[in-house]
Amino acid sequence: SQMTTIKQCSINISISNCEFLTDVISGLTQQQKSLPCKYFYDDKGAALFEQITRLQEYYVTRTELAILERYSKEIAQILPESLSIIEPGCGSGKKIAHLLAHMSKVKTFVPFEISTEMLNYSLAHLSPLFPELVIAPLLGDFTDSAMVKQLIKETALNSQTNLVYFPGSTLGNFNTLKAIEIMRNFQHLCGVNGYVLIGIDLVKQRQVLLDAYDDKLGVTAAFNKNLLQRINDELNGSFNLANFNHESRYNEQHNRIEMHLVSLCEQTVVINNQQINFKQGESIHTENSHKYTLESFKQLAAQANLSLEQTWQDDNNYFALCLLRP
Ligand code: AVI
Repeated sequence: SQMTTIKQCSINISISNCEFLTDVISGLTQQQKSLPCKYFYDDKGAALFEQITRLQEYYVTRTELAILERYSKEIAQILPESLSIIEPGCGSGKKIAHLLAHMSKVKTFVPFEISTEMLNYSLAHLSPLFPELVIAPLLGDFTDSAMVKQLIKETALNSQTNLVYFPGSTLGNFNTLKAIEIMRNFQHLCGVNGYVLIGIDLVKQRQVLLDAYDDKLGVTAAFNKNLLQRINDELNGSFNLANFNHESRYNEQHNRIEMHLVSLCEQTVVINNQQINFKQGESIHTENSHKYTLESFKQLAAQANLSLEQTWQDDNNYFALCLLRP
């Protein structure tokens, strides 16, 4: 059938240490020091993030799961029966299970991941749950537009109706321009008659947001500081983790939580023979997590030629699942 024509495409992108080093040095030699948040997720960081998703203060994951549990059936009824689902950055593939449970007619699921380990895990986890489902993994980086274009050309994705599923508010970790670029990729991936389902974290009381990114147990602090440990381990860095403090800040202008690592003293750190100086109180900006209103998200999506069709929220209006169409 048409569904089975999706070709397994393995484009191998491994983040080399050289790229990591270049990104680290370039980030730490800016006026406002910064590090790309994608480097949080080494094995240790991924495990710490899993712990974050179970924290009392981190409402994000359980709220989205509750919305999915409540509305999956309704969402499934809106979607056409003959559909393939693509999940960029699917990770362990846990969230899609809810949706799939109500969509018996879905023939193909395409987990799209940069990590081979996670792809294998999602395959192993999903195939016993859905024995009828064809799982066609794609190895690659969905943030790389050139690669996505190539994928669309090489596979049958463009000739069919797809649902691009992007939960978790991962979109919020990209700046506005990149978020638009990513959604444009999704618009191409889903096809002219397709759908895009995105989970977004909504603007809410400041303290709720600040606490979600600075929990009492210190798991988020450990997650943030693990980036410095990774630089020590992989790039021969000399960070003393005790000399930095984790901070979550709310940036009102951009409606985003920022994570910072603040230097507790004047100090010099050496990374691969390069010296980086810190003043006391100077910070490294390590992550943005943008929060949206339904209106601001609608406008953002419009810039990617996607129109907002329907949304599902929790009772507190903390989080929204948004269905979009080209
Ligand atoms: C993966 N991402 C959606 C998380 C977030 O909420 O922005 C990453 C995270 N950072 C600190 N806590 C969780």
